[in-house]
Parts: sequence; C-alpha cells; structure tokens
Amino acid sequence: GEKIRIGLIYGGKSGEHEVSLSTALAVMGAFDYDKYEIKPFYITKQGQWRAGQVLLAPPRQVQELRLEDAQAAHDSALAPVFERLTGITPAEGGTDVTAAASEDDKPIEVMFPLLHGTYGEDGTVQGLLEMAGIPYVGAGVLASAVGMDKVIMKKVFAQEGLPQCVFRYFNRTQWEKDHTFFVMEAEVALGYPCFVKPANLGSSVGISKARNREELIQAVELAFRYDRKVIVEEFVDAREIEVSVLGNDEPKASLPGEIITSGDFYDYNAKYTDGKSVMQIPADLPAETAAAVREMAVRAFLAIDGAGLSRVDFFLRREDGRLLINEVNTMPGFTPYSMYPLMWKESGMPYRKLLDNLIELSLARHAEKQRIEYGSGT
Ligand code: G1L
Repeated sequence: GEKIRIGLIYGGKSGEHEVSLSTALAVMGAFDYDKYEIKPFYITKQGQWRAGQVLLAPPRQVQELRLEDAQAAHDSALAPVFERLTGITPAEGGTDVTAAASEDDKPIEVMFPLLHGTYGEDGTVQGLLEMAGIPYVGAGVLASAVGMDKVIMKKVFAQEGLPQCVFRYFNRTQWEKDHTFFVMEAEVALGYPCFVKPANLGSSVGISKARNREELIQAVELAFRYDRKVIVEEFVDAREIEVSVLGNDEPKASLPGEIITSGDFYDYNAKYTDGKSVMQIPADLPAETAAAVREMAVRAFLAIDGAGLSRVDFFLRREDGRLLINEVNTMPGFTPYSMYPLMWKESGMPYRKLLDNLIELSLARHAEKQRIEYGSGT
C-alpha cells in the first residue's frame, strides 16, 4: 500500500545545529522504510530552508543531510508549508513549473521538528506547522514556549503544587535600576552558593555558580548577555532523577533513570553520557519514590499542556529525601543513546516503536483539534 510520508525539519540557526543533525540521522536510520518514506527539510546555520529528495532508505552519514549543492539555490523549500497555508500549488501559482505534480509533491502527513529555538524562542516552528495544518510530533506552541522559559515554567509548577527549589528572578531593566535590591533579595531567599541562569532554557551558556556577593554580581551580568531575564536558584545537594513521559491527554511515565555525576559509580546498567556523568536506568530508588516521581512527571506534563513527549527532570535532595521538580524538557536529547529513548527501552519500548507511537499521537492530536469549532462562524 501507500507509504506514510514523514517530514523531518532539522539543522537551524541555534547552537544545537550539529546535535540536531545527528539526531535527524538517528531518527532517519530507525524508521521502517516499508511503512514510511522520509522527506528532509534542512535549515542552514544562516536560516535558509532546503528541501531534500524523498528518502526510500536511511542516509549513511551526517554529511548527506546538509543538502549542500543540489538544492542550494532552491529558495522554495518552504513551498510545501506555504502551499498548505495558501492553498496555492506551484503549478497554479506559476512560480515553479519544473516541480509540477511529481511524486515529490505528495503532502507531508507528519512532521518531526527536530530543532531547538530556531528563531530565538520555541514554539515558532510549531506555530508555522499549526498554521499550515500539518500534524507534527511533540509539544504544541504553548508547551514549547513554556518549556523554554524557566521562570514561566516554575510559575506553572507552583500553581500545580509541585515542590521545587527556591528561586528569584528579575529582568535587565530592574537589575540596572537597583541591583543591590536584587542581590539582597537573592541572599535572603537563597543564600550561597546559588546558581545563576538566563531564563531562556535554549542556551546552555551563561550559567554559573556563585559563592559570594562578588561572584553573584558577575554571574548575573554574564547571564544577562544571553537573555533579558535572569533566574537565581538555591543550591540543592541532590541526586538527579529523570522520567520520560509519552502521550497526549492520558500520558504515561517510563521507569525513572538517574544521571550520576559523582564519577566513581559504574556498573552494567550505567552508560556514559560524557566524560563526567553516567546514566543509570532504572534508577536505584525505593518503590514509593519511583512511583511518586512518575506521578509527578505526569502532573508536570499535563500542567504545561504537554503533548507527545517530554523528559521531566527532578532533584532528590540528599538531606531529607524530598523530590523537587527541576524542569520539563519538551525537546529532549533524542538519539537511541539519549536518556529519553533509553528510559523507554528499559520500560519495554524500543526506539522504532517509540517513533511509531509519536506519529500516532501526532495524528490523534491533530484529529482532536479538528473537532474544535473556531470563531463565530461569520
Ligand atoms: F519531534 C519530537 F519528537 F517532538 C522531538 C523534537 C525535538 C524530539 C526531540 C527533539 N530534540 C531535539 O530537537 C534536540 C535535542 C536534538 C534539539 Cl537540537
């Protein structure tokens, strides 16, 4: 029968360009090509869109994904999206006669947006796909945007009654007007050491630990280079526990995993993430703690209005054994060796099956949205 046409958007202007490329290669390598055909959409570092030929087999190396020469001059890579937006096909519009009515014009049935913060904030690519009426995998506009802003996310957690670490935040204007006020506020609420971060989660840069007032001021000024809003968090001496959540309105949680950074703990369940930390799946936790962390992960997912998938990260404080939510990541690492897919694998769902499920969830959510009536009908 007909194959399901999957689109992959990857690359992008952000610092995670290369991560996005290797993720796209891993995803393309995992599909069942008897069931799916894949159309690549590459965004260059300069922000230019390039559509590739439909793939009937997985590409072998990352280099093949850069779509350097063949489509380089092709400025109509967004055509499939804008055709949906406008209802005008290239043939009708008369802009691109060469590409008329070929097999390549078949619409994308489900899109994977495999990139992060391409236009500065997240939710933007999701918004584009939303307007074009193309079903896509993962969080929608709202949850993507909430998931990018640490401050807004914490406000949502607070409203949901999820325990979290103490924090303070301020914008650049407030800081410049009266920085002594905010230093005092942070010192009284959090003490030292504390962590200073740009509110925007997209950047892994600009984060530092402050041990005294001088370091705090320096850390805040550094963080303001990357965002107009800065958050200061209390230091928590804790284990790092993570859970994979999958679903739409009735999401399910995987077995929890742990990121162990102390360095000297290795066993057969532990896998390297980088030089300094290992992943342990499942995490070595008492049954009640594992159950509690999974329940909290689902609550957090629903609280941000998640869809498709999210990795939910926690602290398990050593001092009192209390669970604190750290963040929801709507775009987690997603190669077969990343925490999110590995936690599902350990829970009985291999990578390829996970992709099937995400596609089904995307279509289900799209169908659900089409049941909604918009506007007054005038
Ligand atoms: F499409 C999904 F499944 F929703 C999705 C989208 C993005 C899963 C995972 C990601 N992750 C990334 O794009 C990234 C971590 C590679 C950012 Cl560059």
